[in-house]
Amino acid sequence: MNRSMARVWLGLAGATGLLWSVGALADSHGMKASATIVGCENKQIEGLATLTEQTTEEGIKEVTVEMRVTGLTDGKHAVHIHEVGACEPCGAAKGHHDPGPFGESRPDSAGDGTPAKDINHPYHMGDLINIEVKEGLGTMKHTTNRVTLSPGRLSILDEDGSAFIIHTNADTYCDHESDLKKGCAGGSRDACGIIRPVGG
Ligand SMILES: [Cu+2]
Repeated sequence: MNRSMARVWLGLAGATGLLWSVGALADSHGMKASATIVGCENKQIEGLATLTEQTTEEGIKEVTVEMRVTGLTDGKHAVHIHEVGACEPCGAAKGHHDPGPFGESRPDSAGDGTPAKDINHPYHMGDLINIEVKEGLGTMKHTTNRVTLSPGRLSILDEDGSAFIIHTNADTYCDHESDLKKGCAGGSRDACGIIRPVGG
């Protein structure tokens, strides 16, 4: 390698290194949030949820939700991100986070029972998956690109915040015509957790 080739090589290595560190810096600034889960009536229910936002190679923001809860009954329970960061009472969290395009936050399919009119659940931006409880311990991990932590139309850290609600029953996802009825999204509310940003 002569001297000018060596200079080109060093230059390329330097530029690659710089790009790599910019990438790493972006990663380390992935926003995080958390929620302390508390029972609505039954104060034995408690847990923690963490939320981490990352950006995919295609530039899509997605949020990974991890949740551990004790004190729920064994089996599946619906979990959603509800539209207001309030848990007292659990009804204060209101409907499901759904900034649009329809902006229809009713938790259940409350239309006329036809899929065309039931544009709400399971198509809310805050709809997640069931948490499964075994021997008193519920765990759930799910990645969604329906919401963001960073500012924007899908952000759950908007002006009035957001909260997790864990329901008494499983979410049937209301995706069959026979399921389009009140309670198909999990029914009454067992636990709640206000989502708060972590760090800067
Ligand atoms: Cu819900």
